[in-house]
Amino acid sequence: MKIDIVSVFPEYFDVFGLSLMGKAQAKGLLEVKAHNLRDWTHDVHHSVDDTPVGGGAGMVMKPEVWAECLDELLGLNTPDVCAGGNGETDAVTPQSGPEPGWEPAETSSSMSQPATIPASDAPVLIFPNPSAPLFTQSDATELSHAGHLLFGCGRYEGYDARIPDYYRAQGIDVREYSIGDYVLNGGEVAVSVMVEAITRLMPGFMGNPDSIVEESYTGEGALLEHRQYTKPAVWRGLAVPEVLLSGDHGKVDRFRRDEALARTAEIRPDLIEALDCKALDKADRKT
Ligand code: 6GU
Repeated sequence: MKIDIVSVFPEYFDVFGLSLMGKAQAKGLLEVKAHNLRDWTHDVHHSVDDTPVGGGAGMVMKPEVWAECLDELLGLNTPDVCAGGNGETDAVTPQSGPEPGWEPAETSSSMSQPATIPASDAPVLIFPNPSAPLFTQSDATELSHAGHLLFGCGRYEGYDARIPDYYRAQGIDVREYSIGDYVLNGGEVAVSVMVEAITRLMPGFMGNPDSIVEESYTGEGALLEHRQYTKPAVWRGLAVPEVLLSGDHGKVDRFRRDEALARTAEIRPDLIEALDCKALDKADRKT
């Protein structure tokens, strides 16, 4: 998988060289590149934002700089009609979506990629946005199969709404996601969260893929996970639940499942409401 991230603070993403993400990159499973949006500016101040049309506080990220950057990273040709910097441009005619096996035009002759990174997949363009639908585990699962993800990090009061509109009209798969009901200073941390949630689900990323199957938020009957313990059996007077030491796998499974149900009902009743009844067994119903 190839991941491009555009930001005015690309250093935020230096941490992706660490831990499992670093290992996945060393293995050639993943290629993450952070780009500085200001590299696509032409003015002396490298400005990327402007005041909001209609008034209001703060600044909004300008579409022209973003478009030059995204056109290049998506391998699209910049249309002449959008060349003007004064906003007096022609309307864009929507085109049909990319063919299966769509391949971006090469932006430089030296652009070769390791064979492990699928280059033929159509890219997915993702904008973090606190006013967008919530990013969930099922979005992460779906995106873990993509060949190319391109994230655009907004700052200030956000980005001009025509940026995602324009790329959607070009037939690009464009997503906007929030990561939770709180406000961050910019999209960088939200993108870090999404990239980690997505990449860990890629085949071959995890040493032990079983650890993904049993997790919270995974599958039809998504519940919060049961609590975990390690040795010693008694620590500072606190004992591990006895059933976990019994060696009876049936009883251990039942105990964990009951705990997952009880904790979910208490902490996240919305997840119980959303449960598919078919995901519950007879013993579950008693819990
Ligand atoms: Cl995606 N961006 C920002 N700036 N704040 C957020 C968010 C995103 N998701 C939750 N809060």
